[in-house]
Amino acid sequence: MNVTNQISFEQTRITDGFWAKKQKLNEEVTAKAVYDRFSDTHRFDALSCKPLSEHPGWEPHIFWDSDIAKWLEGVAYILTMHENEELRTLAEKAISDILNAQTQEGYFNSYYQVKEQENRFRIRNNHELYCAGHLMEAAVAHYKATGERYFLDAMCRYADYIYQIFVTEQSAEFVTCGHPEIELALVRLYDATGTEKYLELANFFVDQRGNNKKDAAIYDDEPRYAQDHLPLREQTTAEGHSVRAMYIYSAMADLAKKNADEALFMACKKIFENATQKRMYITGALGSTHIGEAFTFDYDLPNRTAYAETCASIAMTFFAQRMLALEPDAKYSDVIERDLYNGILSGWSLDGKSFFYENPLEIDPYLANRITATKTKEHLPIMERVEVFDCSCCPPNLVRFIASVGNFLYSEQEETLFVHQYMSAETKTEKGTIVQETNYPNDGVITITVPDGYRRAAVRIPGWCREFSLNLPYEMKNGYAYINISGETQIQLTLELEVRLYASNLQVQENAGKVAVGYGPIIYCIEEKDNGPLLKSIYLEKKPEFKREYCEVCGVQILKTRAKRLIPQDGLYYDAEDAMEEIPLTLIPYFAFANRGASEMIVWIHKLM
Ligand code: FUB
Ligand code: ZN
Repeated sequence: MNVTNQISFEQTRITDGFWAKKQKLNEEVTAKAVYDRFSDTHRFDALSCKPLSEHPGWEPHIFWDSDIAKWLEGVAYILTMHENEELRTLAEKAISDILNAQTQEGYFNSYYQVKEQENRFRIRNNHELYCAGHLMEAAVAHYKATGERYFLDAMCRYADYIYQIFVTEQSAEFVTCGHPEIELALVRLYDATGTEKYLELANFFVDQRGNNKKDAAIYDDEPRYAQDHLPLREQTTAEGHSVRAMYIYSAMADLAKKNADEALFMACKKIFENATQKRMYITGALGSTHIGEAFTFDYDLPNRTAYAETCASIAMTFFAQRMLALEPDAKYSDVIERDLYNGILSGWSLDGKSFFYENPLEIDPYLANRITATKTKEHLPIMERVEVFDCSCCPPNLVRFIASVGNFLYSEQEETLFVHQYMSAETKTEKGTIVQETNYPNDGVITITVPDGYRRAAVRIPGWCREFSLNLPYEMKNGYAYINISGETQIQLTLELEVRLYASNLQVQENAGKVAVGYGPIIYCIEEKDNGPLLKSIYLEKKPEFKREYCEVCGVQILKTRAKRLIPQDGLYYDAEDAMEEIPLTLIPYFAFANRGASEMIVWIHKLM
């Protein structure tokens, strides 16, 4: 292990460019849009835990509290940056409802308190500790944003109660929650309060998962679903429900650092390697099947039926970031960037109001409509984003993620500053202010002013970048260019952006003979809206030449080239001929697909060889 410490987003202001616009959209549109949809669906009403007789027509759901908690966390992050009276008032009302309904013992769960008092801590897959964990994260965020302790103290009482039930009395009917989350939340609660008991409880849950006789499999008799098939330290592959997996791996990485636990670190490394080298989509997305919303097996990455949940990509950045804190290696920050610009952003409409939960890499509306009409074949993801889902975990996850994206920029180790991501920002540290100026990802020119006090800077050279230049001498190590500095120093880094064509391992059979197109960190797709239907009949040229055009709505460049298309023939089968026509082809960023109505879309495109 070679640990570094993350510089928190709280110290950073994103000043300009792509991410400043995204944060503005998040604050001005998305946070309120999610609030409105959660209000319409009674998620906020549920917090006061009124008896069912007082609200005929709706009932609370087992994980509504987690939806609210993620929203509260996101609002706290927005408020950390600057005042927003409307969001603050809405958040305070929700917090006061939670505090008023919290029981004497410290328990709070709007489903159980109303629907199943007698079944508290009896049903492993009912998300009680998952909701509690999200509430703890929200409380930590609220405390840090406001300096006020009431929400934090309330959630500490809840954590104390959970400790009493799960550790002291061992009176719950399960040992670990079916949906991990509380583990990483307890580490954050420990960091915010210094209370050892919370760290002990996090360790307890991590040590016990897959390692006790009380916890039964909760889905299809398959212990992998909740990462229960082996003690976590012995696991080597990314398994089961992909969001659950990434949350527990994040907690493992946290605890590896806190406890200097090499065994846990080694397990995390193996799992990360397997997830990213054999089970991750080129967009950074995770989860190859809707059955259990899960990983399947190596190289199984179907495009049309990809589950690829937005939350899983978000959770992957949490895991990768924690791995980065254990060893500064660009393989972690590259994955964060891949998810940032692709698998996460695709979950969010360009107008900020609607969301994808599943993010497929291929859409065929004609096929999908026929499958739905005839009730044949497989489950297919929806083709257009919606404002709220019954299971609406992804929208508030995006709110908190975008508001705290500054977390990914820097970390430090004594006098070394690590620069992981590129966005215009000002960051206040004890050593002075770091200023980063760039138009990235629209160009690769990056200026970083490092204050006096740092003696070394390590800047990431992204995996997609084949050529770069630096204004100072450097040495490469694990994807970072290490530069010795003295006094305030301006680092000028130029990353050569170019269009790159990526192939897949041949074991990803459905991608054989096809390429995905990338420009900088962004993966592109083609849509019917620009290129007409039957996208699989399109072939990129042997050596395609691309022109770039800035797209105001996307905030990045779109690509244009000329390609070949098979000319359709009559009949089901016919003599194969070279019947192709030349066509203009427009590629848009994958994250921008389905913003103009349902449309055929593919990421993996045939190419003439
Ligand atoms: O179960 C709670 C959340 O809803 C999960 O994290 C998501 O995958 C979705 O199932
Ligand atoms: Zn989700």
